[in-house]
Formats: sequence, structure tokens, C-alpha cells
Amino acid sequence: MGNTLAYKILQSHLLDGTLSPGNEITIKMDQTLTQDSTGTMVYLQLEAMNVDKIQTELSVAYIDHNTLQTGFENADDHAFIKSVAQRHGVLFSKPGNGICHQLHLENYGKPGKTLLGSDSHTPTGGGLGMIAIGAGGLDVAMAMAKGTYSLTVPKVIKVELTGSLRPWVSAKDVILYVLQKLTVKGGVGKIVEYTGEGVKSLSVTDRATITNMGAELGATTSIFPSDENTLKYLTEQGRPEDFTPLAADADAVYDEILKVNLSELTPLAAMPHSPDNVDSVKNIGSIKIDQVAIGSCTNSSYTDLMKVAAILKGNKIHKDVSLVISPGSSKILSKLAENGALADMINAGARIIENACGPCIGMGQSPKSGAVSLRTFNRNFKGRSGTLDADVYLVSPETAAISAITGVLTDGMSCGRELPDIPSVSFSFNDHFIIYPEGADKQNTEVEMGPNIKPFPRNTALTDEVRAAVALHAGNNITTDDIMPSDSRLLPYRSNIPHLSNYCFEKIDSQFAARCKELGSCAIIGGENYGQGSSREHAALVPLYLGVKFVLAKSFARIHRSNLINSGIMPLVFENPADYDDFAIGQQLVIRQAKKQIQEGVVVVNNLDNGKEYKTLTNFSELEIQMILCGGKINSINGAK
Ligand code: MIC
Ligand code: SF4
Repeated sequence: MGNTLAYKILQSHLLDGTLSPGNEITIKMDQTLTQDSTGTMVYLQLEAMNVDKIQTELSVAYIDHNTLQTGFENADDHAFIKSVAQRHGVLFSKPGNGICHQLHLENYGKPGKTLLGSDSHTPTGGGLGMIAIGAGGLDVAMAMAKGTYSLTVPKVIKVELTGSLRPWVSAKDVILYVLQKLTVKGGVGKIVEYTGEGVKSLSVTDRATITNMGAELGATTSIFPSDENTLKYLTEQGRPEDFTPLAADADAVYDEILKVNLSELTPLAAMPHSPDNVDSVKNIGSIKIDQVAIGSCTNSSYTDLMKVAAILKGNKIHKDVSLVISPGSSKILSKLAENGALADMINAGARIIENACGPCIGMGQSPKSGAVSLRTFNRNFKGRSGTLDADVYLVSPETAAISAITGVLTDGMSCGRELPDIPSVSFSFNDHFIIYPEGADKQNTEVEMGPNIKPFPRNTALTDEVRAAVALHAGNNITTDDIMPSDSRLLPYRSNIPHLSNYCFEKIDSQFAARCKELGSCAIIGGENYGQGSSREHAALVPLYLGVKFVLAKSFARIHRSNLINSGIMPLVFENPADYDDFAIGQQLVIRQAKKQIQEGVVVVNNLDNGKEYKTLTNFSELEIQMILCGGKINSINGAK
């Protein structure tokens, strides 16, 4: 029986455990990446671990999220990250270089390598045939310190691609189709592996769009084979020597199979407010639009933007539409400038903004009240654009560009226009934005710590009796954007948990923070897929700061569940999901003999208000039990009990 590509790479990196679904394994981590909005915490934690030398082959600290610099805070965070990067031998990518995932694909990703990133879209690297996983900051700090990462072995879903995409249909439509089929929780506990003859028709950047948005499926990661298209991409990026051919065995066995005929796909859109709320552009109809935003780590490649330029060339943006474009990297922007495509965009009326995350994370370009905004991004959660009542639709670059001209959501297939082929180009290696850590080390580099950087909260060891009052009764698919909102107002405070704590769950329940402070020790009740979305561990650290002891939910998203455990907060799962209805804000809950129950794997929660007992499951691995008992990962490394 043959192996999947994912398991081949995991097997070649296996340090401990058996590679079988559900088992806990430890693998060697070759590379790590961080970005600035999670990075300050990562590097505070790395400093707290007191390591002399990082153990990875390559670690890069990117600055791409907090680039507005509306006050001193962002710039201080960047200076802090730069100083710690120097101390530990981490490459530092200056603001202006571009978006971490796009840059990592261009410059450092290698087929067959493992990558852990403190950003949920790290699986972008799967487009190059890597096992690239998004994780909480503490896990990434640990991966740097030890060169390892522990995870529960996921199952593998095979997505078998046949045919090839028609003009006006693109990689974005492939992943939107997969999201429509599998939903935002369909990938939890799974790796999505793409195979079949249709793979050959997709370039590396197409593949990266698909693996990038595998994060929205809740998948551990997504992966494509490494083939002649991979070699072509690496050659274009000036590093053919990094190529290795890789594929699953012909007789590989998968846990699930989804077949996708690329030739049958049409332009799709994810409607408000979830990436899996997908329908065809044709069915949704010609809705009037106010804003179009093109860019993000999903759709900001050279080819994507050249297609956009070709569609815009010689046209004028509709009078009621604001079109903003943010290229993925400095290399791409400079190439667009050289070949005239940038002028085509500007002459059509596009607003060119910095090559950074920008509007994708609400850092500027919030649309007007009640606006319809078409975005080539990956998330359309309510309020993420910075405008609570905006309706955000996720579309391909082609759909975005043609719609910006017509002023209504437009299916390019029926607009009667030809799309030119985009010839490939070679990029020369450009490291003008990279600071190498050579010559610097821990001893001779000071940590540069601005006044906004506060220590991160630490938990204490689990007590035998845990008392907590219900502070929130939340619904299904709560995102980490719901738990800890992020936009231009709050992103500058990613290194200041006390400040952020005032805004926890702000969009769902503005009284949450005040209630927690009043209750002292609290619990959160959640529905399905609690904590989906971003990897931000602030969605665990802030509740920890506010006194949350456990979250009791129907199910959890992978990264957030790990972040809770890393912070010593228990993620408990209802044995009987219908019990969820019995809970209400203010009820007093108690877990007796907590330590014993955690070790046994079943935890009974007593509800003192209705006198009932509720059985909950933990599904904790041995390492996770230790972390919960010690009050989090850092305590467990230091051996505290
Ligand atoms: C996101 O797209 O939500 C982010 C902002 O990139 C996050 C990271 C963060 O919250 O800092 C992610 O995807 O992990
Ligand atoms: Fe940046 Fe958006 Fe990508 Fe997150 S999803 S890394 S905010 S571009």
C-alpha cells in the first residue's frame, strides 16, 4: 500500500511517535516564519525561553501586517522584532518587502521541507510541495528553540483534479468550490492533498492560492505535488537548485476523496459573512458594488496582477467604485512598474497601496457604511473590513477587475471579452529588504523594547477545584476575529494584552470584558468550530488575562484549541451537543477533582444553577495533559507543577 505525499514528508521528518491518524507525533521543523502582528509575542516568548541559538535551518521574521504606523507602537514593535531576530539568527524582512506568504513562496519555500508559521495562511507553502502549517506563536517560538513541532496526525483527503480551467475561471474558484463542498469545518483534523491530471494545468501561484485558502477549511495544511511547474517557478525565481520532484505513490490510500473537474467550474463568490457561503457569480446576479480590493496573500501574485492589468488596460473604473490594489511583494511591484502594467492600472483609476496585508486585516480602506465590497482575499467575516455593516464577497482577481469596470458583480465568462495569456517572466534575486543576522548574537545585541510592549500573561498550575461563571454563551463558527478583533485601531496593541482585553468579543457582546472583570473566574460556552480563522494567540492570551478557565464547546478549530492549551485554558467538548442549550450567562459552574479528571480524559462540569452534571471530553494528548496541569506550555517546559 503506497503513501500519500503528505505522509511521505511527515515520515521523513518523524522524530517521535507513529504516523497514524489520531496519534501524537513530533516532527523536525526545517523552517519557521513569523509576521509582525503575532511576531512580537513569538519573540517575547523566545526570549523567555532563554535559548542561545535557534535550531531551524531557516527562520524569517516578516513585517507585513502593522505597516500603517499611525503612532509609535507599530514601529516600536518592528524595532523589537528586528533586535530579537538579530540576537537569535533570524532573517528580518523589512516593511515594504511584501506579504509573508508571498515572499516565503518566492524566496525560501522548498519542496519536501517542513515550515511552521505564526499565521494561519502558512499552508500557502503547500503550493511548492511543502508541509507548511500555521500555529500559535508559542508553538513557533518552540519550533525555533528546539527545531521540532508536535501535532496529532491528521487524516488525508484527496482532491482529484481533472480537466483544466476555462478563461475567466481561476484557482480562486477551485478553492471556493472546495469550500462550498467541505465547509469551514470540513478540513479540521485533515490534510488536503491535490492530485490528478488537472494538477499539471495549475501554476505554483495557482496552487498557492488553493493551499492558502485551505486554512478556511480548517485543515492542518494542503499540499500539491512538486513537478515540472514547480521547477519552472523556482527557475523564474532564480533558484532552480531548490527543486526536488515529489508525488504521492500511485497506489496511495486516502481517508476521503473529492473529485473536481476543473473544466466544469465557473466564476464563484463567497457571500457575506463566511468563506464557505459560496454560489456562482451568475446566480448571485449583478449586485451593485461600492468597492473592489485586489491583493492579500491569496491573490497578489505576478500573474494575478498581470491579469488584472490586462482587464483594466484602456478602461475606466466605474464612477461609483473605489478600486484598491496591493501587490504581494516588492519584486512583483517592481516588475509591474518595469513592464507598464502598473501604469495600465493607474490609468484605469486604480488606487495602488502598499504591498502589505492592508485592507485584508482592516488596516485602512474600510468601505463606506452598508457597502458591498468585492475582495480577492480569503476571509469575509463580519466586521473584518473595519465596517461592521459592510457586505464582503470573496472573488477571483478576474471577477474583481471586470466588476470594477462594470460597477456590478460580473461573470467574466459572459462579458464577451478575451483574456490574454500572461507570459512568464524571470525575477532577479533581490534581498534589498532583508537584514541578515550575520555577525550579531545574543551577547552583543540589546533587545529594543518600546513602552507599548507589555509582558504576556502567564497562567498558574491547575487547581483541584475549578469554579467559573459563564461569561458568554456563543454560537457556531465563532472566529478569532470575533474573540479578539483586529483592525487599524487594535493591531498596534498586539504586544499589549491589558489594552486589548478591553475589546475582547467587542463585536458580539460589548459587555464581555467588564463582565469577566466582575465575575473574576469565568467560562465560555461555544458552539461548533469555536475559534476558527486566524492563528492569533491573543484570542487565548486575552481570555486568560480576563480570568477564563475553560471553554466548553461543541467542537474546536485546530489552532485555537492548541492556543488555549498552550495558555493553560481547558478546551472541553460536550459529550452530548444538545447540553449546550442548558447554559446561560451568569450560571455558576464547578469542576471537582480537575487534575484527576483531566488525566482520565472525561471531565464532569457541574452546573450549580440547574443542579445538573455535564460530561465533557478532552481528547488531550500526553503533552497536552502536562500543559493543562502546569498552567500552559511555558510552565510545562520549565517543569512547574
Ligand atoms: C489573518 O489573516 O487573520 C491574520 C491577521 O493574518 C492572522 C494572524 C493575526 O491575527 O495576526 C492569521 O491568519 O493567522
Ligand atoms: Fe495578511 Fe490577509 Fe494574508 Fe492574513 S490573510 S496574512 S492579513 S494578507
